[in-house]
Amino acid sequence: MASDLGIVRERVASARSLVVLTGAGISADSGVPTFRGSDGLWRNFRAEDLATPEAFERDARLVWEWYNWRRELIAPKKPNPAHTAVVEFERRCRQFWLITQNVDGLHRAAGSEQLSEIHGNIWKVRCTACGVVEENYDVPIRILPSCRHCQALLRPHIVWFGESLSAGDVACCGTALQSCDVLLVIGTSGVVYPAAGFASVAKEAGAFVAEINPDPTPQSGIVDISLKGRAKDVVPLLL
Ligand code: BJW
Ligand code: ZN
Repeated sequence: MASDLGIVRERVASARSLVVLTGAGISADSGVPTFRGSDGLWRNFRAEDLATPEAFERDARLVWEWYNWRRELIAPKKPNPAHTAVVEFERRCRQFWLITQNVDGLHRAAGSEQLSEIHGNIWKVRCTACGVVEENYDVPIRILPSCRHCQALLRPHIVWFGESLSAGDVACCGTALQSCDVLLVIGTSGVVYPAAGFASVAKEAGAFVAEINPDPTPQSGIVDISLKGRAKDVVPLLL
């Protein structure tokens, strides 16, 4: 009898349309802390307390200090074999889309091109007044950075709790999920919406859905197969 790993590998190999959804777990193997792991705290603040528009309005300096700490932590990190395997899926499958919740930029650094960074990117800033979005790789970034066009306060170009995802990303991900025949869900706790609902969307549209995670998630009950293990060990075996 074929192993679960063998079944998922077969499905991936024969997929006409493949979608991969990733979360912090895929970057954990590059040394980036996850959000809800024991190492996900900064000065006793939880991500949920800092990643909100209210927190930024209340204390922009504190929120920027958190992002500075994260920028310093992420800057030296490199993609790992799981990121590289995802690039290879994109090369091999004619219709491919990567949906990542990660803001660390490691998928792009690995070479992924067909992707939606649905929660934004830590290496981009957005003007709170004129809305211009620009890349910014300063480490550290000047605390309370200002827009070079209108001098207003810049914020991280990241989707915080209570904020909507970009309409373009929502449409693009919806189309990919509705039309894929295989969805791989890698390294996400599956508690943050709308991404937490993506496995159900693909499943209801008839896709084969597999998750790769060392721990069970709220979606484990609805996926076809759960492969238990670390992304860097399991994902390359699916090629
Ligand atoms: C490994 C591994 C290894 C470890 N290999 N795996 C009630 C119901 C439905 C929705 C809501 C609700 N109440 C509020 C909402 C809305 C809210 C939400 O979902 N809240 C929930 C917490 C309940 N969602 C939103 O606000 C979103 N917007 C929205 O819905 O707009 C419409 C709306 C507005 C208002 C009200 C209602 C609707 C926006 C969400 C934006 C999230 N942004 C963040 C923060 C960004 C900050 C930053 O990065 O700078 O994005 S939250 C944080 O969580 C981050 C992540 O992308 C996201 C997901 O986390 P992820 O990736 O899953 O990480 P972890 O740490 O949770 O899990 C890691 C996993 O890896 C674990 O499973 C490990 O086991 C595994 N793992 N090692 C493989 N080696
Ligand atoms: Zn501006």
